[in-house]
Amino acid sequence: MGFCSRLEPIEMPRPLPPTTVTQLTPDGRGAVATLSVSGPESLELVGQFFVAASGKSSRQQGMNAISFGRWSQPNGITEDVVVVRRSDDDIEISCHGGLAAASAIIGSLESLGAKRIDSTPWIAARTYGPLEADAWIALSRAKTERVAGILLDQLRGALRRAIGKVLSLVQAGDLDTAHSHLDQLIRHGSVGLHLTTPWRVAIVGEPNVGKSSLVNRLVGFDRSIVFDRPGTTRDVLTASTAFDGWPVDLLDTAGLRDSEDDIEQEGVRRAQKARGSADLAILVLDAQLGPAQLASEHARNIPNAIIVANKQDLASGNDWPEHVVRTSAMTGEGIASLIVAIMDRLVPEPPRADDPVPWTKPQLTVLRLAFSAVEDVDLVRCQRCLQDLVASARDVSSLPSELT
Ligand SMILES: Nc1nc2c(ncn2[C@@H]2O[C@H](COP(=O)(O)OP(=O)(O)O)[C@@H](O)[C@H]2O)c(=O)[nH]1
Ligand SMILES: [Mg+2]
Repeated sequence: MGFCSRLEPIEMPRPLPPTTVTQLTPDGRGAVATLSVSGPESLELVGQFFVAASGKSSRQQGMNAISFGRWSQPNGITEDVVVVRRSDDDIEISCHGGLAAASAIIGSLESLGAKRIDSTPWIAARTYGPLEADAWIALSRAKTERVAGILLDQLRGALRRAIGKVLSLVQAGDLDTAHSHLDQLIRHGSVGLHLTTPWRVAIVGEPNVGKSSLVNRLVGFDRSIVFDRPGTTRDVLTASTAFDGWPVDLLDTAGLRDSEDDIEQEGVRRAQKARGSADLAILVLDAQLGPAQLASEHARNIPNAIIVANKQDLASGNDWPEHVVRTSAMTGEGIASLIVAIMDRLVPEPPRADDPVPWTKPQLTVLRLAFSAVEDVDLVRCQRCLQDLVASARDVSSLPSELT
């Protein structure tokens, strides 16, 4: 019975890695949710549910061609989807935003054995290093095109190259230039942090001067409460908007007036707190009451505020100093100048295309440490900080071609 020993070793088929499904867009935001199905069997699996409007099968679909159709589940429920075949092993599915459609699609793929994975490892496997992976995640949440453009530059390596440049300057002993490059990076960082967290601008002033009306004008639609009686805004209302592509939250606060009324006092307290946490305050005055208000306690208490004289349509001939922005929330006069004044304060030095911009607190902390190390002429410490920041980059050849 020696036949067992005579068996040739047979070539076992290697088990295929499982097909994975990953949601690339954040939960619950945006009109569209995007999923990625990866793995050698992804085409098979998607083909079980996807019915293209064109009638073509998934295999017939050209690479990177966009295919509309329906995702048809065994329970009879269908979803509108757009399917793009990115490679033999990578299929992108876009469906309605929110949770329901994406969950249904993920569920149907899971029922055939696909494994759901978090987007972090998915992104890590497709980006050059941790800096770029962070940029990708931030990019998926970008609220404006301008923000997306800056993050895309970082995804393409702007920050990594800038840090590499500083490292080579340090190695060459050119500390002055390294110092000024780091200084510039840190200054861009103060803008970068707000790519993912909007600037906060508090609108403050006496009741009835037109704060809520100004917020509505600035945002472009009616959002905060405007009421013809002093003291209406008790809560601090936040209106999210963007000026020139920069994300800004406007905080509409209660009046600054001292009040006997408990509820109104609470509003005033909240207003003060909002002002304290804001990046910039706008003090609104009633133009009808004239420039004498500039000497008021409020005006003196908020020394860095942009001062606005509102209700210009009702006031004429008042001599306001140059730095006061004149507006009418009623007619829209001066609103454009107010936006310019706000952005001059918040982003005095906007980064240009391809500029390196750090955008997270840890990045900025490390850059500051490197900066102080250069000042201390501690080159070893400086290099260690910067190398940590760009550490564990994969081989350049793994960079997706569209990013190089
Ligand atoms: N004519 C005129 N009325 C304004 C202007 N801005 C606000 N108002 C009116 O002033 C009143 C108080 O405005 P509101 O925005 O509620 O003031 P707030 O208490 O500072 O928030 C409302 O009747 C507004 O319609 C303006 O620029 N011109
Ligand atoms: Mg108000």
